[in-house]
Amino acid sequence: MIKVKDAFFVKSASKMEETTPEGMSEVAFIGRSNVGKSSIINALTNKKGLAKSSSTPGKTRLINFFQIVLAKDEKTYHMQLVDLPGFGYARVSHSLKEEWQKNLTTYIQKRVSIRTFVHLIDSRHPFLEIDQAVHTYLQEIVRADQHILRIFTKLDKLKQSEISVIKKNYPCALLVSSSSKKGIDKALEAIFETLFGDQE
Ligand SMILES: Nc1nc2c(ncn2[C@@H]2O[C@H](COP(=O)(O)OP(=O)(O)OP(=O)(O)O)[C@@H](O)[C@H]2O)c(=O)[nH]1
Ligand SMILES: [Mg+2]
Repeated sequence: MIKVKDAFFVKSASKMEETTPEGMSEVAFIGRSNVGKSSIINALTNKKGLAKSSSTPGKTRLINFFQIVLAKDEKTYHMQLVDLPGFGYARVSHSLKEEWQKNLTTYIQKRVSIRTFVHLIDSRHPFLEIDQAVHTYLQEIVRADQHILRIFTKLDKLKQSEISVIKKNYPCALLVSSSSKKGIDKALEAIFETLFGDQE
């Protein structure tokens, strides 16, 4: 059983030069705008309002770093969760969008501390082209010391038959609901395993 002992905001960065120093193992949350990136960080840490979520897409506009202290079997572990701006958000100017995209891509590709990419997919739309493209992109850039986890969000919105379709097509997929907390413990365990599995 993993316990979250502490979770706090560290800083926001608009570009690579403003990020926290490299070192602590990092988990980057990637996905379309409104998929629930900020919400899952709050659910995983059990701290409402830690990451700012909103029903209006495009809420997260910076690279936000949160430090988490975990405890398992009387051992303590540290990690950073990174809330990123979503892609596919249209209501900003073209130049601003390009600027975001560039800073985001630089962070994703150059940041040494990233151990795990969590690719969040809205479980109501499990087969979008954009998500297939993101998955392919991550597979292309992933280093030997990194992992990719696919997590389907908003599970509470699904019928059992729709859940079965996802499980059939993505046998390794994790399904979560940040509102009901279903699947959250399992997701935390999966993230923990990718980061610290070899240190236990
Ligand atoms: N029903 C339900 N709603 C959710 C869930 N997770 C997030 N939401 C809602 O979806 C909306 C978007 O959530 P956010 O966490 O802000 O999404 P985001 O991916 O951070 O969005 P951006 O910052 O715009 O990229 C909010 O209204 C949340 O309350 C969930 O598991 N179930
Ligand atoms: Mg957000």
